[in-house]
Amino acid sequence: MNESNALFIKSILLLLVPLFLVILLHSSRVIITPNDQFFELQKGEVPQIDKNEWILNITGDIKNDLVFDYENFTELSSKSLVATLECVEGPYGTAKWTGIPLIDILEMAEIDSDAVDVVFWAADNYSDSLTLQEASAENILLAYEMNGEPLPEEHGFPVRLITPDHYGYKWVKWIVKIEIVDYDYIGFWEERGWSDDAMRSNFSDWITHAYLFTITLIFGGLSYISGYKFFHRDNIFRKLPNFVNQRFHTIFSVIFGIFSIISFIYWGISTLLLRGAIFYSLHGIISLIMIISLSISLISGAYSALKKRKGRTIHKKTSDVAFFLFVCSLLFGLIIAFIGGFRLNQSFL
Ligand SMILES: Nc1nc2c(c(=O)[nH]1)N[C@H]1C(S)=C(S)[C@@H](COP(=O)(O)O)O[C@H]1N2
Ligand SMILES: [Mo]
Repeated sequence: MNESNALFIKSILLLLVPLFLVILLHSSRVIITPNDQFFELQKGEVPQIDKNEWILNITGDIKNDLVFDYENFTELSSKSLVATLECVEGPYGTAKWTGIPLIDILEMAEIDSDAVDVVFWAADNYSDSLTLQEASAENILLAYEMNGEPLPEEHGFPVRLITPDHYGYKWVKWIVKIEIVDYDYIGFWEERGWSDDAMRSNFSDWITHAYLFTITLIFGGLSYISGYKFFHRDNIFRKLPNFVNQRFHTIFSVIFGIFSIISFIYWGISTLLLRGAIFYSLHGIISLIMIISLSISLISGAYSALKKRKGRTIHKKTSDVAFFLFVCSLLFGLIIAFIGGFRLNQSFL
């Protein structure tokens, strides 16, 4: 293989690295996370609950009010399932959870016909709800074990909610009361702008965004190195094969522009809808500045192509800024994802 082709292939392999990292992160979701490495997140302090004093009350729009203590709750017939707990902000972990199917408790309680929501109240004054229909799904558990051990204190001892199709903020920890209500209850994070249905999937917002971004990098990189080939007389990119020409540069720059705008809009809309604010992450702010410089770069690039050299300096400078910011934003996103994904314990807020 000649030197210039080898250089081209090396550049492409380098540009593929972030995409492989995202695939690795994404597929690591099936791996069980040990309890001591599982991420930890709550609005305040971890409440200390004495097993012998803990009581679970089931009340509200039901025929039979129920009260359990730890012993008679854990004596009910239990079920285990493997489920991924994913926070909307990125961190996630997968565990085998054991507990009492919520549906069994609801059946014992005999729900009134006007019931709408099931509200879970926690010892730290946190609360959240599921609709009665969601709460009746087979895969919803009131878990008291995590990977075969009693639920650790920081993960909700003695009992937490497991709701695999919802984001982490629905997985209420330290449950002390379950109340059935006849209205649409607004939980802790929903009051602060997050969506009430909180549905997640294996391709939920964050991971889709990560794929979009890492694919965009490949186009951006091709656009950048092909541009670099013409601008600097003495750099290694001058050795790139002949087909890496002006036309190649234009095509990949336009695809880069389109993809980064799509992924920015995607992220903007999903955070806007979920939370009511685009600018909640540094990642988002960097992307916005990047989009602005990229737009200037594309316009000045087109202008310089039409008017010969005029506009070239602006094009070069804004491209440098845009590509640099793009890489920063991507690295920033990946660092957050790896911190969350590989579960360095964290406690926000
Ligand atoms: N009682 C209570 N439950 C809670 C929270 C909380 O602050 N208080 N935080 C929620 C959020 S936002 C997430 S992401 C998960 C995190 O669970 P973990 O600490 O077991 O990983 O718990 C959820 N359950
Ligand atoms: Mo969360």
